[in-house]
Amino acid sequence: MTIAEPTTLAHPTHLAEYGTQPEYGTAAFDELVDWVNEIAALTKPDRIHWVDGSDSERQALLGSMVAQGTLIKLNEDKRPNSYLARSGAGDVARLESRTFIASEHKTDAGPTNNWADPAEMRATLDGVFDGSMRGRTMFVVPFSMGKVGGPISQLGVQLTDSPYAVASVEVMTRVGDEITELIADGTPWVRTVHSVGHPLELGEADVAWPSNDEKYIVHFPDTLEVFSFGSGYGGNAILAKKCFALRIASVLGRDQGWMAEHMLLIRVVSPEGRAYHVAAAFPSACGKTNLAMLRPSIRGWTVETIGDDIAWIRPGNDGRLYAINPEAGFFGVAPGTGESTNITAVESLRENVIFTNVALTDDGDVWWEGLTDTVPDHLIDWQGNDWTPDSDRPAAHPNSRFTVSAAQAPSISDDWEEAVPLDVILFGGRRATNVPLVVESFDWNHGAFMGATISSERTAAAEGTVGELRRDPFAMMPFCGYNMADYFGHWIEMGQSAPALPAIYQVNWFRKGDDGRFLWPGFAENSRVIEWIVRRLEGSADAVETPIGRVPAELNLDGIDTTDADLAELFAIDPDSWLAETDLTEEFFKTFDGRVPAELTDQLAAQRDRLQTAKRG
Ligand code: OXD
Ligand code: MN
Repeated sequence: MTIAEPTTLAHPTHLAEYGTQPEYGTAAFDELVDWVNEIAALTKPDRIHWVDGSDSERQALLGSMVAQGTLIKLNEDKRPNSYLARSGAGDVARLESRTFIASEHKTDAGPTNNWADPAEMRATLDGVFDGSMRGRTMFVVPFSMGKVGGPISQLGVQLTDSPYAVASVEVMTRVGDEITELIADGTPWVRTVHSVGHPLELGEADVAWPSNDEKYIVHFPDTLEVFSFGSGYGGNAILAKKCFALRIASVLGRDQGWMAEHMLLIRVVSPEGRAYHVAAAFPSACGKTNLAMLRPSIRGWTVETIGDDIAWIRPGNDGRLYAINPEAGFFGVAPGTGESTNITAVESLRENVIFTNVALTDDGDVWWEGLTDTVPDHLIDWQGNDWTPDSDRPAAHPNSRFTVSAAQAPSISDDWEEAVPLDVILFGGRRATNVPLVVESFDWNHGAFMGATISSERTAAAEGTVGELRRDPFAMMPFCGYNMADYFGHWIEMGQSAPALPAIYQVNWFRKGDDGRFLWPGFAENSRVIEWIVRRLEGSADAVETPIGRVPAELNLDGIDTTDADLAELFAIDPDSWLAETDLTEEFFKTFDGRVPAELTDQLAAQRDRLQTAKRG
């Protein structure tokens, strides 16, 4: 089967040397070609380009974006093979208000998602996608989440008219002909379609960052499809990431007995050389990349990076849960990533990086708030305007990002693409009050209760008021592809599927004192919390029972000056405030119309009893 001859290119580049359709001659491959043709018939691109994932093709793609003005090539001596993109003020973050779950039944999306009737949504999408790629190239990007052919891996194809999305997906996943080959052999794959929604009339000049004011990020969980329209940014455009690896994959996990989680993944090695694997869920822009690349301040401990954002978890034959990082790159938040806070990330970014919405230095390099302690005298800000330290706005957008291959991190594990047995799961959030530095759960169901009841202050990763407290169960609030209460139930069930379960802890690096100061230094010092957790697993550290879980009897504080008063505040558990949280949790659970599993409502009742006893006593 072949596709229709493309009409002439409106914007020819040497990229045109690549991109011919491969031939496999199998029914499974014909199905892929039929779908590509069907979407092309709807979106009407000038040309279809099959991405082969080769280096030469990538260089041509990047070159075409420089010629187009989408990318600025950075100083080759300072930042080899690296680029800066500026997205413009209207397209800077994930759009939760425009993200939809179009499941057949509304209850399957649940109260925490925007539901859309699938038939109505398809009609709407047919309208907006009609001719949306006119004047552009539609790229066919076959990708694998997880190593190609791996036992926990999944395949997908993204159709997109954004070369920036192609270049990003190439970093964030494994892209290339070997994936098309697996598809042609009959391996299942997920369909994802993306258009920036900015068609070009013949002769019309393109803009550096095409997008559309109208935006849709739509998931069809029953047919495993994603359609994203109008945005070129991050999770709205790199569909393998949040749309597939979390929203669609969470549905696959529910149906097939595994888990897709918003978790970083690390290997912690103790001074005795024992390795432990830790997965940690934190809401967006709460320091996941920092923890993933932690350089412990305590002697003898090392942390190796496996993933910084997503983990797929499956029960193994030995009764343990095994995890992979399905991604191949980091799409990290730049501000706050600095020489003093995450030197490993800074070292990972020396070359081969696509930066988006950071500031440009006068010598053609990049800068963002927190990168260095000294602030440059002059910059071009993320919107292309002159900037000096006196400017009353940030030089880099708070959600500016770097896109870089995971393999490039100095801390990456040698075997980072393999599945690892999980020893520990952490749940965290950004909480100025109430939540202690670390709390150990009593058991899996209590840990699931901790995960289900996490709230966090909003960050700039999505639209909304920064700082506002919101529920973010399992850090999955924006990423769960089905009813969150059923997802809670899936967690409870997973706890019954594997006899050797990881231990679950809640952490909070962000607690502040009455005077507004952070009570804990964070960053490298978080290794002290990990040390205590590992020693708990090994049975050599003590804990004190509280109504909300167990806290350290003692923490290794050698070499840091934390005052006793700060420590007391850091671990303070005020029964009244916690009882108030319990009431809010009850309200939250009620929004699910009785679907929250009894195991979690039992946990809530037990916690309330313990708090009331503590209050009386
Ligand atoms: C991310 C996010 O980009 O969570 O990882 O927003
Ligand atoms: Mn994330």
